[in-house]
Amino acid sequence: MGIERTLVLLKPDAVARRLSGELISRFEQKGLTIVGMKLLHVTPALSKQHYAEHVSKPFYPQLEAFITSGPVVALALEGIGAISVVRAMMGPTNAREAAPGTIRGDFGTSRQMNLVHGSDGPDAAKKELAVYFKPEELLTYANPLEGMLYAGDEK
Ligand code: IDP
Ligand code: MG
Repeated sequence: MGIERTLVLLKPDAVARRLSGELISRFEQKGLTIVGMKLLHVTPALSKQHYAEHVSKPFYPQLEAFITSGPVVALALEGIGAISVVRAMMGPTNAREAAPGTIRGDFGTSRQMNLVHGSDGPDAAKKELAVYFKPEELLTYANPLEGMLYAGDEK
């Protein structure tokens, strides 16, 4: 699995509900490293790029209206298996079906306003990180606690 980077968005509902800090804390507490972070408005063009696989679906217009309705926080997170670790922390798409303990399970009751986006695989992560961050906005830095996060044979 190795060290991975993944894109997380705190969606407009999370920012509007003042949950950004709470959700960033969860990722920090899990042991993931923030290597990129910004607040931005998703434009309709960016939405179509980001959600290309959903553009032709009936729910797309309301998804675009939602994701462009207010600022989002974009995070680039790093860690061993970061992509699947984040997806597990998020819970399934429909927050009503998400187990307590997951972000969607703890904070949401909607299928659409489900607080977070996380890349669903290595190809998506690479593509999405490039969409939201310029190369120089993604940092590489040593974590002085690294030895307390992973054993040497886990990477
Ligand atoms: P995911 O975010 O769990 O990967 P996807 O199926 O990729 O879920 O859908 C992307 C986003 O589109 C969801 O997070 C949710 O906000 C929205 N969405 C998904 N399915 C529906 C739907 O049936 N109705 C309305 N919005 C939906
Ligand atoms: Mg998805």
